[in-house]
Amino acid sequence: MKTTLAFSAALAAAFLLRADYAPEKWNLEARDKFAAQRFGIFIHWGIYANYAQGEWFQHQIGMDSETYGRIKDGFFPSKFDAKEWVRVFKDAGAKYVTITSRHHDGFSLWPTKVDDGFNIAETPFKRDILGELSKACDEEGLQLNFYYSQMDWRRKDYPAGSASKKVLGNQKGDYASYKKFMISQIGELIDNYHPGNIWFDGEWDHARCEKGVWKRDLDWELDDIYDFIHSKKTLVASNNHQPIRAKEDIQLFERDLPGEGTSFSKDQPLVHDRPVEQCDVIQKNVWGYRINERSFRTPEEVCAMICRCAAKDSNLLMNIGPDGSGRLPARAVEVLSEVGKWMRENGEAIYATRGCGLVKNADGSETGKTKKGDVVYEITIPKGCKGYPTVKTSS
Ligand code: JFZ
Repeated sequence: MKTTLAFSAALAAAFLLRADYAPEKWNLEARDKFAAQRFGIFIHWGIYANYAQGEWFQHQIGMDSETYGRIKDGFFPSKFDAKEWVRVFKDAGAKYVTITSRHHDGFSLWPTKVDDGFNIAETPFKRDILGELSKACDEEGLQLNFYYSQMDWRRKDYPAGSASKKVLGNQKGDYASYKKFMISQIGELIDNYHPGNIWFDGEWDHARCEKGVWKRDLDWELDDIYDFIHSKKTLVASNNHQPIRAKEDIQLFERDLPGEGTSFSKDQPLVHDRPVEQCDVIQKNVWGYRINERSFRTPEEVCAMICRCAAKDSNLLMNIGPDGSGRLPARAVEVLSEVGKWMRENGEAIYATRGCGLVKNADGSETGKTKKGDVVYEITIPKGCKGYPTVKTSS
């Protein structure tokens, strides 16, 4: 009897812990608003654009951050025009923009007060890039969100993990100090620019999945960080490639259709009790600007991706890497402009719909279904994306 009581108390405690968190009303509304947007533009931009070799360049060649960081003294993107960027994104039919506020190299795109000067204010450019983008987004009614890297290839207090040790060595770090720094920065981002969500990336530096079992070598104390973000009425997402946690508001899939498990998301079951977002690249192999990466997707392919995601009840976050002068790659602008034409004709089948599934047909085409109220949209994606998707309506 005694054992049974103790056992049920333990069970209840465990259950309470799990049931402990319930999203508030503002949060549920913000999730719905996010899901209805369906199509966003991802921007990977930082001083790495000047090396023109993608955002992993420092790591690829194993450069220490002191040497790597010198390029900040030449960062002067004279062609950067936030209004022009936002015009291009809006014209493409995007409803939101997610930009790298700080990537793995540790460089901040806003004049943060809480670092040691590795930020935009300490470049010759000086201008507050996130501030300008936030203002332009507000004016055009686009939602701005911030990618934020948890992994850091520069700070002395960051505990080196499986990926970062190539540039940090076996640095022990001081997580309490690093966590305080992250929270201060995120506080600045939210207070100054009011993002819809903080989009984390890099937790995987300290986690791996072996035969279905997750092994973690750092406790990120995520509850504290997530609670802080929620206290400021901002959503949390994480590109951690792990099963979603209670306090994460959006389930992310990297370069993989939600639930397919074909690439990065193989250990990440689709839960779908919250909004879902797939991020992907317009230049097939890289996120940040790489001068010789010419493998742009066609407009037909991007439209097909939007449709597949919508049919899977997911958003698509399509990435572009601006160059060191602040320009969006010309081909990306052309592709987006064509996507925008298709979205103006067919957006009704995409925005604010719920996905009802995607099937592959015997002839190699795909059929996706979405729904809004009583209206069902049947979307056909031609084999090999040889043409644009077509939409049929029924009710
Ligand atoms: C991550 C970043 O490293 C990348 O630069 C980009 O920002 C993308 C959106 O997110 O990509 C990853 C994340 C994890 C792995 C690989 C790429 N991984 O665990 O192998």
